[in-house]
Amino acid sequence: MKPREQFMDDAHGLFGDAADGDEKRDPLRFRTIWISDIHLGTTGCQAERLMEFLRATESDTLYLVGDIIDGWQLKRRWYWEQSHNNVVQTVLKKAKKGTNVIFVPGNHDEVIRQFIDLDFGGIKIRDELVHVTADGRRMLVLHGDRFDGVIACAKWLAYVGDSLYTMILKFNQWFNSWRARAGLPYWSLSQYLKSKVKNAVNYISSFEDALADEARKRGLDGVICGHIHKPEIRDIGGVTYCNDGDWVESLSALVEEPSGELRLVSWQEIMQLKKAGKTKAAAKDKDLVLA
Ligand SMILES: [Mn+2]
Repeated sequence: MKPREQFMDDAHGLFGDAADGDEKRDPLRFRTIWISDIHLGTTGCQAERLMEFLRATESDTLYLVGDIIDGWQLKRRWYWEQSHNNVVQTVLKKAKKGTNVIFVPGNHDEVIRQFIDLDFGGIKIRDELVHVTADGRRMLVLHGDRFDGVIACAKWLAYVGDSLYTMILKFNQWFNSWRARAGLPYWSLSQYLKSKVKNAVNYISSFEDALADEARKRGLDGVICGHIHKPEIRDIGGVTYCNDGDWVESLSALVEEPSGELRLVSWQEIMQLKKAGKTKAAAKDKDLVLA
């Protein structure tokens, strides 16, 4: 035993390595978790925060809804951090421990599309599928790039857009390190641009409408996708449109509660819930002692 070090560990925030043991004891449980657009292999990927999310949560089923590994970027320039390995290993470990892991490839990891319908290391690779929620709703799960007008029409244009996007992300990182030094909170430039530029808004809403239409055509209750890096959950003409967001900017996931309720969670919220859960558990113990 090293009591002093133990004390130091406890004193160091809740989410460092010291919290590992606690996280193993009581992770936040969901029926299902959907994450996508992780873009492992790019500098923009926030793998450390994703690791914190993966460690803090558990689910019966985990969907990886595409653009998990960014083959487009890796082809141009090899970039792979230890944290990117950790994400892969953590997901494999979850599969081994009994989580039903389903990988639906996207356009950035389209090389994996040749393995559709195969299983690797307990991970099922599927093109698209229907998820049935605990309350019986049938949801189409797919990445969504097929419904992206730009990508469907001209692949080279998508590549140009991708480079521009990478540049914007780089600027965003530089700008935010400057903001951090100035004591200002994190601010997402491309989120701001997406919300301000009218074309981007039109582009996003036409994508959302196209996916909702597809679910409606197939007689399903909704759709769950990724691709446009915009977390969303809303009704579009009687169909539930869900987008789980991304791990480059919005750091978000879609979760299903045991009741079947679907909701979006952010990395920040999960970290806060984890903290609150601990406090609640501690309070409960105290009540028991008092009783
Ligand atoms: Mn995509």
